[in-house]
Amino acid sequence: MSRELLFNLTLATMERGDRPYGLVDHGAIALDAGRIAWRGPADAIPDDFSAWRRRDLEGRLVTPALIDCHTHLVYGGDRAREFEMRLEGASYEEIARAGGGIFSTVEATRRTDPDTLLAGALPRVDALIAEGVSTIEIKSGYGLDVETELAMLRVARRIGVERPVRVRTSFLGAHAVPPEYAGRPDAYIGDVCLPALEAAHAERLADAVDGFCEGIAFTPAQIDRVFTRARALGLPVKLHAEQLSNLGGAVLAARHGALSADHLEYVGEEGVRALARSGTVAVLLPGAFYTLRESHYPPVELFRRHAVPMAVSTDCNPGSSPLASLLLAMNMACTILRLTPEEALAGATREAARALGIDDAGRIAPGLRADFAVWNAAHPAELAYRIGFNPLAERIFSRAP
Ligand code: DI6
Ligand code: FE
Repeated sequence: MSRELLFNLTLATMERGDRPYGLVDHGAIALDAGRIAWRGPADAIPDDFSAWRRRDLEGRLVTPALIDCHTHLVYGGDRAREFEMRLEGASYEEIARAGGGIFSTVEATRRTDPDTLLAGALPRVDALIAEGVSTIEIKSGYGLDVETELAMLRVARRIGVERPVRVRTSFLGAHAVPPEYAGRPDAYIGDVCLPALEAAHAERLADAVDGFCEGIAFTPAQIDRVFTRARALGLPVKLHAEQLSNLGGAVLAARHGALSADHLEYVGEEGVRALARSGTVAVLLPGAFYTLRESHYPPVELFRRHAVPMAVSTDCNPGSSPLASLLLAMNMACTILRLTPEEALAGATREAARALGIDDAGRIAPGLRADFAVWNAAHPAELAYRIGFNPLAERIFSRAP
Protein backbone atom coordinates (compact mmCIF):
# COMPACT_ATOMS: atom_id res chain seq x y z
CA MET A 1 0.00 0.00 0.00
CA SER A 2 1.46 3.38 -0.92
CA ARG A 3 -0.23 5.07 2.00
CA GLU A 4 1.90 7.12 4.32
CA LEU A 5 1.56 9.78 6.97
CA LEU A 6 4.41 12.28 7.16
CA PHE A 7 4.65 14.02 10.52
CA ASN A 8 6.91 16.20 12.65
CA LEU A 9 7.41 18.81 9.93
CA THR A 10 6.91 22.47 9.18
CA LEU A 11 4.54 22.80 6.28
CA ALA A 12 4.61 25.57 3.66
CA THR A 13 1.58 24.69 1.54
CA MET A 14 1.98 27.79 -0.67
CA GLU A 15 -1.78 28.11 -0.65
CA ARG A 16 -3.21 31.59 -0.42
CA GLY A 17 -4.65 32.22 3.01
CA ASP A 18 -4.16 33.89 6.34
CA ARG A 19 -0.54 32.97 6.89
CA PRO A 20 2.40 33.75 4.61
CA TYR A 21 3.58 30.69 2.66
CA GLY A 22 0.47 28.85 3.88
CA LEU A 23 2.58 27.97 6.93
CA VAL A 24 1.58 25.25 9.39
CA ASP A 25 4.18 25.05 12.18
CA HIS A 26 3.52 21.52 13.40
CA GLY A 27 2.17 19.88 10.31
CA ALA A 28 1.39 16.49 8.84
CA ILE A 29 0.63 15.18 5.35
CA ALA A 30 -1.23 12.02 4.38
CA LEU A 31 -0.31 10.53 0.99
CA ASP A 32 -2.29 7.93 -0.88
CA ALA A 33 -1.15 6.47 -4.22
CA GLY A 34 0.98 9.49 -5.09
CA ARG A 35 -1.71 12.05 -4.24
CA ILE A 36 -2.23 14.21 -1.19
CA ALA A 37 -5.10 12.79 0.86
CA TRP A 38 -4.91 15.33 3.67
CA ARG A 39 -2.62 17.99 5.11
CA GLY A 40 -2.90 20.15 8.18
CA PRO A 41 -1.85 20.60 11.79
CA ALA A 42 -0.56 17.47 13.50
CA ASP A 43 -3.02 17.89 16.36
CA ALA A 44 -5.92 17.61 13.90
CA ILE A 45 -4.98 14.43 12.03
CA PRO A 46 -8.27 12.67 11.20
CA ASP A 47 -8.72 9.20 12.69
CA ASP A 48 -8.83 7.65 9.19
CA PHE A 49 -5.06 8.15 8.87
CA SER A 50 -3.99 7.09 12.33
CA ALA A 51 -3.30 3.49 11.26
CA TRP A 52 -1.23 4.48 8.19
CA ARG A 53 2.52 3.92 8.05
CA ARG A 54 4.14 6.95 9.66
CA ARG A 55 7.35 8.73 8.78
CA ASP A 56 9.05 11.24 11.08
CA LEU A 57 10.58 14.17 9.15
CA GLU A 58 12.37 15.38 12.28
CA GLY A 59 11.08 18.92 12.19
CA ARG A 60 12.18 19.64 8.62
CA LEU A 61 10.49 22.11 6.28
CA VAL A 62 8.26 20.66 3.55
CA THR A 63 7.30 22.74 0.51
CA PRO A 64 5.79 21.79 -2.83
CA ALA A 65 8.54 20.42 -5.08
CA LEU A 66 9.97 23.21 -7.23
CA ILE A 67 8.92 23.77 -10.83
CA ASP A 68 11.26 25.29 -13.42
CA CYS A 69 8.81 26.70 -15.96
CA HIS A 70 11.19 28.13 -18.61
CA THR A 71 14.32 26.35 -19.82
CA HIS A 72 16.22 25.75 -23.03
CA LEU A 73 18.36 23.03 -21.51
CA VAL A 74 18.61 20.74 -24.55
CA TYR A 75 21.29 22.12 -26.89
CA GLY A 76 24.61 21.35 -28.52
CA GLY A 77 27.93 23.07 -27.84
CA ASP A 78 28.47 25.93 -25.44
CA ARG A 79 28.96 29.69 -25.61
CA ALA A 80 31.88 30.34 -23.27
CA ARG A 81 33.71 32.24 -26.03
CA GLU A 82 30.72 34.54 -26.42
CA PHE A 83 30.86 35.17 -22.68
CA GLU A 84 34.44 36.34 -23.19
CA MET A 85 33.39 38.56 -26.10
CA ARG A 86 30.70 40.22 -24.01
CA LEU A 87 33.25 40.90 -21.30
CA GLU A 88 35.43 42.48 -23.98
CA GLY A 89 32.57 44.86 -24.76
CA ALA A 90 30.33 43.25 -27.41
CA SER A 91 26.61 43.29 -26.64
CA TYR A 92 24.27 40.27 -26.79
CA GLU A 93 22.43 41.83 -29.74
CA GLU A 94 25.67 42.66 -31.62
CA ILE A 95 26.84 39.08 -31.27
CA ALA A 96 23.46 37.80 -32.50
CA ARG A 97 23.44 40.16 -35.48
CA ALA A 98 26.98 39.06 -36.38
CA GLY A 99 25.75 35.46 -36.68
CA GLY A 100 26.87 34.35 -33.22
CA GLY A 101 24.62 33.98 -30.22
CA ILE A 102 21.61 31.76 -30.79
CA PHE A 103 22.94 30.88 -34.28
CA SER A 104 26.12 29.32 -32.97
CA THR A 105 23.99 27.08 -30.74
CA VAL A 106 21.73 26.26 -33.71
CA GLU A 107 24.74 25.17 -35.74
CA ALA A 108 26.10 23.05 -32.87
CA THR A 109 22.68 21.52 -32.14
CA ARG A 110 22.15 20.54 -35.78
CA ARG A 111 25.52 18.79 -35.76
CA THR A 112 24.90 16.88 -32.50
CA ASP A 113 23.20 13.47 -32.51
CA PRO A 114 20.24 12.90 -30.16
CA ASP A 115 22.12 10.64 -27.72
CA THR A 116 24.80 13.29 -27.31
CA LEU A 117 22.16 16.02 -26.88
CA LEU A 118 20.57 13.91 -24.16
CA ALA A 119 23.90 13.21 -22.45
CA GLY A 120 24.66 16.95 -22.47
CA ALA A 121 21.29 17.89 -21.00
CA LEU A 122 21.15 15.33 -18.19
CA PRO A 123 23.74 16.98 -15.90
CA ARG A 124 21.70 20.19 -16.05
CA VAL A 125 18.53 18.24 -15.28
CA ASP A 126 20.29 16.46 -12.41
CA ALA A 127 21.42 19.78 -10.95
CA LEU A 128 17.81 20.96 -10.91
CA ILE A 129 16.50 17.69 -9.45
CA ALA A 130 19.14 17.91 -6.70
CA GLU A 131 17.53 21.18 -5.63
CA GLY A 132 14.07 19.69 -5.26
CA VAL A 133 12.73 20.33 -8.78
CA SER A 134 10.02 17.88 -9.92
CA THR A 135 8.79 19.52 -13.11
CA ILE A 136 10.82 21.13 -15.88
CA GLU A 137 9.65 22.91 -18.98
CA ILE A 138 11.99 22.40 -21.94
CA LYS A 139 11.84 24.32 -25.22
CA SER A 140 12.98 23.51 -28.72
CA GLY A 141 14.27 26.45 -30.76
CA TYR A 142 17.90 25.58 -31.51
CA GLY A 143 17.01 23.45 -34.54
CA LEU A 144 15.10 25.89 -36.71
CA ASP A 145 14.63 23.17 -39.30
CA VAL A 146 11.88 20.57 -39.10
CA GLU A 147 14.08 17.60 -38.26
CA THR A 148 16.21 19.25 -35.57
CA GLU A 149 13.22 20.90 -33.90
CA LEU A 150 11.57 17.48 -33.64
CA ALA A 151 14.83 15.88 -32.48
CA MET A 152 15.12 18.41 -29.63
CA LEU A 153 11.58 17.72 -28.48
CA ARG A 154 12.12 13.96 -28.62
CA VAL A 155 15.23 14.39 -26.46
CA ALA A 156 13.18 16.50 -24.03
CA ARG A 157 10.59 13.71 -23.80
CA ARG A 158 13.34 11.14 -23.19
CA ILE A 159 14.56 13.19 -20.21
CA GLY A 160 11.24 12.47 -18.50
CA VAL A 161 11.85 8.74 -19.04
CA GLU A 162 15.52 8.72 -18.03
CA ARG A 163 15.01 10.73 -14.87
CA PRO A 164 12.33 10.97 -12.14
CA VAL A 165 11.07 14.33 -13.34
CA ARG A 166 8.03 15.57 -15.23
CA VAL A 167 8.83 17.31 -18.49
CA ARG A 168 6.57 19.81 -20.26
CA THR A 169 7.71 20.69 -23.75
CA SER A 170 7.29 23.93 -25.64
CA PHE A 171 7.76 24.21 -29.40
CA LEU A 172 9.90 27.30 -30.00
CA GLY A 173 10.33 27.21 -33.77
CA ALA A 174 9.90 31.00 -33.77
CA HIS A 175 13.08 31.57 -31.76
CA ALA A 176 15.30 33.05 -34.47
CA VAL A 177 15.49 33.27 -38.25
CA PRO A 178 18.09 30.71 -39.34
CA PRO A 179 20.90 31.82 -41.68
CA GLU A 180 19.40 30.07 -44.71
CA TYR A 181 16.33 32.32 -44.34
CA ALA A 182 18.22 35.50 -43.43
CA GLY A 183 16.09 38.51 -44.35
CA ARG A 184 13.09 36.26 -45.11
CA PRO A 185 11.41 35.71 -41.74
CA ASP A 186 7.93 35.34 -43.25
CA ALA A 187 9.14 32.62 -45.58
CA TYR A 188 10.78 30.87 -42.62
CA ILE A 189 7.50 30.94 -40.69
CA GLY A 190 5.55 29.53 -43.64
CA ASP A 191 8.10 27.03 -44.98
CA VAL A 192 9.60 25.70 -41.75
CA CYS A 193 8.09 26.90 -38.49
CA LEU A 194 4.44 26.08 -39.20
CA PRO A 195 5.18 22.69 -40.81
CA ALA A 196 7.47 21.83 -37.88
CA LEU A 197 4.69 22.80 -35.47
CA GLU A 198 2.22 20.55 -37.32
CA ALA A 199 4.69 17.67 -37.27
CA ALA A 200 5.48 18.15 -33.57
CA HIS A 201 1.79 18.19 -32.78
CA ALA A 202 1.14 15.07 -34.86
CA GLU A 203 3.83 13.26 -32.84
CA ARG A 204 2.46 14.70 -29.58
CA LEU A 205 5.81 16.30 -28.91
CA ALA A 206 4.59 19.78 -27.94
CA ASP A 207 2.62 20.66 -24.81
CA ALA A 208 2.70 24.38 -25.65
CA VAL A 209 3.97 26.82 -28.27
CA ASP A 210 6.41 29.64 -27.52
CA GLY A 211 7.95 32.44 -29.57
CA PHE A 212 10.57 35.18 -29.33
CA CYS A 213 9.05 38.55 -30.12
CA GLU A 214 12.02 40.90 -30.47
CA GLY A 215 13.98 43.07 -32.91
CA ILE A 216 16.53 40.27 -33.33
CA ALA A 217 13.78 37.66 -33.75
CA PHE A 218 10.12 37.98 -34.85
CA THR A 219 7.53 40.75 -35.10
CA PRO A 220 4.14 40.53 -33.38
CA ALA A 221 2.53 39.87 -36.78
CA GLN A 222 4.82 36.89 -37.39
CA ILE A 223 4.25 35.51 -33.89
CA ASP A 224 0.52 36.00 -34.42
CA ARG A 225 0.64 33.57 -37.36
CA VAL A 226 2.32 30.94 -35.20
CA PHE A 227 -0.05 31.44 -32.27
CA THR A 228 -3.10 31.33 -34.51
CA ARG A 229 -1.99 27.94 -35.85
CA ALA A 230 -1.10 26.73 -32.34
CA ARG A 231 -4.54 27.56 -31.04
CA ALA A 232 -6.21 25.95 -34.04
CA LEU A 233 -4.35 22.79 -32.98
CA GLY A 234 -5.59 23.25 -29.41
CA LEU A 235 -2.17 24.09 -27.99
CA PRO A 236 -1.67 26.80 -25.35
CA VAL A 237 0.83 29.57 -26.08
CA LYS A 238 3.49 31.54 -24.19
CA LEU A 239 5.88 34.24 -25.34
CA HIS A 240 9.37 35.68 -24.80
CA ALA A 241 8.17 39.28 -24.71
CA GLU A 242 9.71 42.67 -24.05
CA GLN A 243 13.14 41.30 -23.07
CA LEU A 244 15.28 43.85 -24.92
CA SER A 245 12.66 46.31 -26.22
CA ASN A 246 8.88 46.86 -26.21
CA LEU A 247 7.23 45.56 -29.39
CA GLY A 248 3.83 44.91 -27.80
CA GLY A 249 4.48 41.22 -27.22
CA ALA A 250 2.67 41.15 -23.89
CA VAL A 251 -0.49 42.57 -25.45
CA LEU A 252 -0.27 40.00 -28.24
CA ALA A 253 0.29 37.16 -25.77
CA ALA A 254 -2.68 38.29 -23.69
CA ARG A 255 -4.88 38.48 -26.79
CA HIS A 256 -4.13 34.80 -27.36
CA GLY A 257 -4.86 33.94 -23.71
CA ALA A 258 -1.22 32.96 -23.20
CA LEU A 259 -0.25 30.88 -20.18
CA SER A 260 2.73 33.14 -19.62
CA ALA A 261 4.69 36.09 -20.94
CA ASP A 262 8.35 35.78 -20.06
CA HIS A 263 11.20 38.28 -19.39
CA LEU A 264 9.10 41.51 -19.62
CA GLU A 265 11.91 43.90 -18.66
CA TYR A 266 10.53 46.50 -21.09
CA VAL A 267 6.79 45.92 -20.67
CA GLY A 268 4.69 49.05 -20.05
CA GLU A 269 1.47 49.56 -18.15
CA GLU A 270 -0.71 48.74 -21.17
CA GLY A 271 0.98 45.34 -21.44
CA VAL A 272 0.67 44.72 -17.70
CA ARG A 273 -3.06 45.54 -17.80
CA ALA A 274 -3.50 43.15 -20.71
CA LEU A 275 -1.72 40.36 -18.81
CA ALA A 276 -3.92 41.00 -15.78
CA ARG A 277 -7.09 40.76 -17.87
CA SER A 278 -6.07 37.49 -19.51
CA GLY A 279 -4.72 35.89 -16.31
CA THR A 280 -1.34 35.43 -18.00
CA VAL A 281 1.61 34.72 -15.66
CA ALA A 282 4.62 37.06 -15.81
CA VAL A 283 7.69 34.79 -15.75
CA LEU A 284 10.73 36.61 -14.37
CA LEU A 285 14.14 35.36 -15.49
CA PRO A 286 16.77 37.01 -13.30
CA GLY A 287 19.55 34.77 -14.64
CA ALA A 288 19.24 36.42 -18.06
CA PHE A 289 18.94 39.86 -16.48
CA TYR A 290 22.13 39.22 -14.54
CA THR A 291 24.10 37.59 -17.36
CA LEU A 292 23.27 40.36 -19.85
CA ARG A 293 23.91 42.96 -17.15
CA GLU A 294 20.55 44.53 -17.90
CA SER A 295 19.69 47.80 -16.27
CA HIS A 296 16.01 48.00 -17.27
CA TYR A 297 14.07 46.21 -14.54
CA PRO A 298 10.83 44.29 -15.07
CA PRO A 299 8.07 46.36 -13.42
CA VAL A 300 7.46 44.18 -10.38
CA GLU A 301 5.50 46.89 -8.58
CA LEU A 302 3.13 47.21 -11.57
CA PHE A 303 2.63 43.43 -11.64
CA ARG A 304 1.70 43.56 -7.96
CA ARG A 305 -0.63 46.52 -8.39
CA HIS A 306 -2.49 44.81 -11.23
CA ALA A 307 -2.38 41.38 -9.53
CA VAL A 308 -0.43 39.75 -12.35
CA PRO A 309 0.93 36.46 -10.98
CA MET A 310 4.74 36.25 -11.05
CA ALA A 311 6.75 33.10 -11.64
CA VAL A 312 10.54 32.72 -11.36
CA SER A 313 12.60 30.44 -13.58
CA THR A 314 16.19 29.75 -14.61
CA ASP A 315 15.84 30.30 -18.40
CA CYS A 316 18.66 27.72 -18.42
CA ASN A 317 20.28 28.23 -21.85
CA PRO A 318 23.84 28.41 -23.20
CA GLY A 319 23.80 32.12 -24.05
CA SER A 320 21.85 34.57 -21.96
CA SER A 321 21.36 32.45 -18.83
CA PRO A 322 23.76 29.54 -18.30
CA LEU A 323 22.06 28.90 -14.96
CA ALA A 324 21.05 25.47 -13.67
CA SER A 325 20.01 26.53 -10.16
CA LEU A 326 16.42 27.48 -9.44
CA LEU A 327 17.38 28.36 -5.86
CA LEU A 328 19.87 30.89 -7.19
CA ALA A 329 17.22 32.25 -9.58
CA MET A 330 14.98 32.74 -6.51
CA ASN A 331 17.76 34.51 -4.66
CA MET A 332 18.41 36.78 -7.65
CA ALA A 333 14.68 37.46 -7.99
CA CYS A 334 14.77 38.84 -4.46
CA THR A 335 18.11 40.62 -4.39
CA ILE A 336 18.07 42.00 -7.94
CA LEU A 337 14.38 42.24 -8.88
CA ARG A 338 13.11 42.92 -5.32
CA LEU A 339 10.63 40.09 -4.99
CA THR A 340 9.86 39.00 -1.45
CA PRO A 341 11.13 35.53 -0.50
CA GLU A 342 7.50 34.44 -0.39
CA GLU A 343 6.89 35.71 -3.92
CA ALA A 344 10.07 33.96 -5.08
CA LEU A 345 9.00 30.62 -3.61
CA ALA A 346 5.45 31.01 -4.94
CA GLY A 347 7.07 31.87 -8.28
CA ALA A 348 8.96 28.57 -8.31
CA THR A 349 5.96 26.52 -7.17
CA ARG A 350 2.35 27.70 -7.40
CA GLU A 351 2.76 30.33 -10.11
CA ALA A 352 5.24 28.23 -12.11
CA ALA A 353 2.60 25.49 -12.24
CA ARG A 354 0.11 28.03 -13.51
CA ALA A 355 2.59 29.23 -16.15
CA LEU A 356 2.60 25.65 -17.45
CA GLY A 357 -1.15 25.14 -17.23
CA ILE A 358 -0.65 22.49 -14.52
CA ASP A 359 -3.37 22.42 -11.89
CA ASP A 360 -2.30 19.43 -9.79
CA ALA A 361 1.13 20.54 -8.53
CA GLY A 362 2.85 23.57 -7.06
CA ARG A 363 0.81 23.62 -3.84
CA ILE A 364 0.22 21.20 -1.00
CA ALA A 365 -3.51 20.58 -1.01
CA PRO A 366 -5.79 17.53 -1.06
CA GLY A 367 -6.03 15.82 -4.44
CA LEU A 368 -2.81 17.30 -5.78
CA ARG A 369 0.29 15.28 -6.60
CA ALA A 370 2.48 14.24 -3.69
CA ASP A 371 5.50 16.15 -5.06
CA PHE A 372 7.45 17.65 -2.18
CA ALA A 373 10.81 19.09 -1.34
CA VAL A 374 12.00 18.40 2.20
CA TRP A 375 14.57 20.93 3.40
CA ASN A 376 17.09 21.19 6.19
CA ALA A 377 15.61 24.56 7.02
CA ALA A 378 13.36 26.00 9.68
CA HIS A 379 11.63 28.73 7.66
CA PRO A 380 10.82 29.02 3.94
CA ALA A 381 12.57 32.41 3.64
CA GLU A 382 15.84 30.48 3.95
CA LEU A 383 15.37 29.01 0.49
CA ALA A 384 15.82 32.31 -1.34
CA TYR A 385 18.19 33.75 1.24
CA ARG A 386 21.28 31.61 0.86
CA ILE A 387 23.60 31.85 -2.14
CA GLY A 388 25.22 28.74 -3.59
CA PHE A 389 24.01 26.47 -0.81
CA ASN A 390 21.55 23.64 -1.27
CA PRO A 391 19.58 22.73 1.86
CA LEU A 392 17.55 19.91 0.21
CA ALA A 393 17.22 16.86 2.46
CA GLU A 394 14.98 14.80 0.23
CA ARG A 395 12.71 15.09 -2.76
CA ILE A 396 9.45 13.15 -2.82
CA PHE A 397 8.30 12.58 -6.40
CA SER A 398 4.86 11.30 -7.27
CA ARG A 399 4.48 8.62 -9.92
CA ALA A 400 0.74 9.20 -10.01
CA PRO A 401 -0.57 9.35 -13.60
N1 DI6 B 1 15.55 34.67 -24.82
C1 DI6 B 1 16.48 34.14 -24.07
O1 DI6 B 1 16.84 34.57 -23.02
C2 DI6 B 1 16.94 32.92 -24.70
N2 DI6 B 1 16.10 32.83 -25.83
C3 DI6 B 1 15.33 33.87 -25.86
O2 DI6 B 1 14.51 34.01 -26.72
C4 DI6 B 1 18.36 33.04 -25.10
C5 DI6 B 1 18.77 32.00 -26.05
C6 DI6 B 1 20.22 32.06 -26.37
O3 DI6 B 1 20.89 33.11 -26.27
O4 DI6 B 1 20.73 31.01 -26.80
FE1 FE C 1 14.19 31.87 -22.76
